[in-house]
Amino acid sequence: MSKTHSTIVHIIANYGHQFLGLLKGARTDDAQPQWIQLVARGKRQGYAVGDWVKASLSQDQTQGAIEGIHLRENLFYRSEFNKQKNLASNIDQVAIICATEPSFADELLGRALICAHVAEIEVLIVLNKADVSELLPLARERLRLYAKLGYRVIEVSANQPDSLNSELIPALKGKTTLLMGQSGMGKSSLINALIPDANLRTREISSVLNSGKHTTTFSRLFDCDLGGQASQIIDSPGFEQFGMAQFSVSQIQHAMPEFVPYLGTCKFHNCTHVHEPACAILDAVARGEIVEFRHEFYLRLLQQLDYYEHAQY
Ligand SMILES: Nc1nc2c(ncn2[C@@H]2O[C@H](COP(=O)(O)OP(=O)(O)O)[C@@H](O)[C@H]2O)c(=O)[nH]1
Ligand SMILES: [Mg+2]
Ligand SMILES: [Zn+2]
Repeated sequence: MSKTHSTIVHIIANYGHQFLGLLKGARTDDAQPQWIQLVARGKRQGYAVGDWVKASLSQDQTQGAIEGIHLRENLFYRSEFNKQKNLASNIDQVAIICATEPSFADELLGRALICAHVAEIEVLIVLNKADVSELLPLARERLRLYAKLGYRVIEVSANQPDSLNSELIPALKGKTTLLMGQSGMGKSSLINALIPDANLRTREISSVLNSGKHTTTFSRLFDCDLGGQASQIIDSPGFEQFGMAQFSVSQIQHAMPEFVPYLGTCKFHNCTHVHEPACAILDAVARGEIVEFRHEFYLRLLQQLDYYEHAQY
């Protein structure tokens, strides 16, 4: 048997079980990137955009088979039951895009924040469409809670490129950032404002990856220059649900910043903060120190974990 040797490849797009990669040193904003079409060898493995993988390549280095992970420092994913949805790996931060309209969902925002905390990935909240002035006060008011909890909130308008310069671009420059958000929040508009050739690249990637089906429902990484520094933005499909079957109750509790000061101070050491007497969290809710809807959010997460545990699948 002929001996193939492994090459290190950076995964920059993923559609189903197909991947697109680039060799080290190549960038998606090169004039003519040398795309490598990749498939995962053997039993399906959960590779993600951002992974550095070992792959055996064809002679001309246009095709290859992924053999395993070379470098994955972190992985951001959501999961429903036993289905894991990888969003990106090797990222510095997650930017969650919200908007004045359509209204964003606290449920999804809250879940994404927990997910980032558990994965130990920095997170920032971007409020887009700040130009919609009649709805701005309400969106600001809703996000003030998250700012109080310690999250960074940045206001922008994708259709006013100057608005990106003061805070967003400085926050993104030199970093690898996963952009995520519900559809309609203006994620594509922001990416187009930040990355001049994004549309062109998306079409190109989609035709190589997907043999001509011009869907944009796949994750992909864009190299770009932001604030004069090489940066990377990863676009992910809009989501309308955010499963967290992978988490433990304790992980969720520790990922809620307003819970943390009270953890360990309840009467019962195994307190679930649902109905127990002398529960420090329930007392804090009663005193208004923890916002009630965040506690209700926590209760829904527990119910869902319980459901995952007892469901037959
Ligand atoms: N007023 C306003 N509209 C915006 C802004 N950004 C995006 N939009 C509009 O919002 C709609 C959804 O934007 P799109 O980028 O497709 O959202 P995506 O689904 O998150 O990718 C489009 O009609 C955009 O023109 C903004 O900053 N201000
Ligand atoms: Mg879009
Ligand atoms: Zn308690």
